[in-house]
Amino acid sequence: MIKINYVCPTHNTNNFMSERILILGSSGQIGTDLVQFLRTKYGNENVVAADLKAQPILIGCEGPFEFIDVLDGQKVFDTIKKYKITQVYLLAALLSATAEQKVKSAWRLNMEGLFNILDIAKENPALKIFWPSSIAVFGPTTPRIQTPQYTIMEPSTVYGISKLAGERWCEYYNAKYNVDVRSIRYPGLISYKTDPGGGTTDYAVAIYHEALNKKSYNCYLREDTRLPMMYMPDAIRATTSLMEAESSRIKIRSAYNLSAVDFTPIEIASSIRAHIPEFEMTCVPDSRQAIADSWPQSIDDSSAREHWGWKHDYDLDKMTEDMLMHLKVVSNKAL
Ligand code: VAH
Repeated sequence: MIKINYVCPTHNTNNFMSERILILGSSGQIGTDLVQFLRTKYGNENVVAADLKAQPILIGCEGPFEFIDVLDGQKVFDTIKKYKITQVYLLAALLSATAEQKVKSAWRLNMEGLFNILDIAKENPALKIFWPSSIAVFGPTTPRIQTPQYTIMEPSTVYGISKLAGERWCEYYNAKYNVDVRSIRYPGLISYKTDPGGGTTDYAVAIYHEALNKKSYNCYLREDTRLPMMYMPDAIRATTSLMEAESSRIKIRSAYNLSAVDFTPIEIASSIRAHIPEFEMTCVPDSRQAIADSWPQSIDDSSAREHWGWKHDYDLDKMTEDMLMHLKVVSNKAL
């Protein structure tokens, strides 16, 4: 885990001060960015970070932190009461590649963690819940180009099966108990703030680190493997926009398709070479190729755009420029 010091913007938008937010899994890829974004917007003391692992140092965004295992439902409940929480982001999960190695642990964490939160929200209807789904809910029988919001869903990975089941339970708890749970089917996410964390799409994070450090990268996917991807600033904006939308605008309570860009290892390598001309990439597919081949190549996210105004900001080249600029600062290396 890279420990990076971030200096958060000093402005806080005080009119959000009534919200008190708990982020479970705050030290992970999404969590690290989300803590910083939400503390800047809602005030450091109004955003409680919680994880089993320590939080990266967030200079200017310091705030409450709790060591919590999301499988300890009582501890989660006590923390919600202690801080008078109004919103919970449940981000703790095992990702696709890791989940194939730890089948039962992944199912338990991804499902029991969700049930703990849904059952607390069932008894506390004022709570708003965010739970991340993934394009991994689609499988090899799903149409892979511009995959629609509603289509065949036969995931062939442990992670995808747990996310599909989770979507069904989110929709059930909303329909049956009026739980205000909201979800997004994230594509592969790319951030400079955390190390790759066991995801099949994480080659698209590692390639930037290796390009800067070694000027070369050995990719574990075939060079023409096209996957839907998104830069973390877009993902954070989409997540908080969904959580801030009026409940009446949320027409889909399983999970929204969400998209920004899709690219192949060849294309991201070419984007990097515009900044590091000598960069070289080799491709030696491993077991993760079968996971990637079961997923969509591109996503139709028109429902998210219509229902709550989603629009992505970063294309591949804009992401590459920003990633390399920030990684250069972090590792004090000249390009
Ligand atoms: C993974 N980054 O690779 C996650 C994501 C669509 C992929 O859910 O497992």
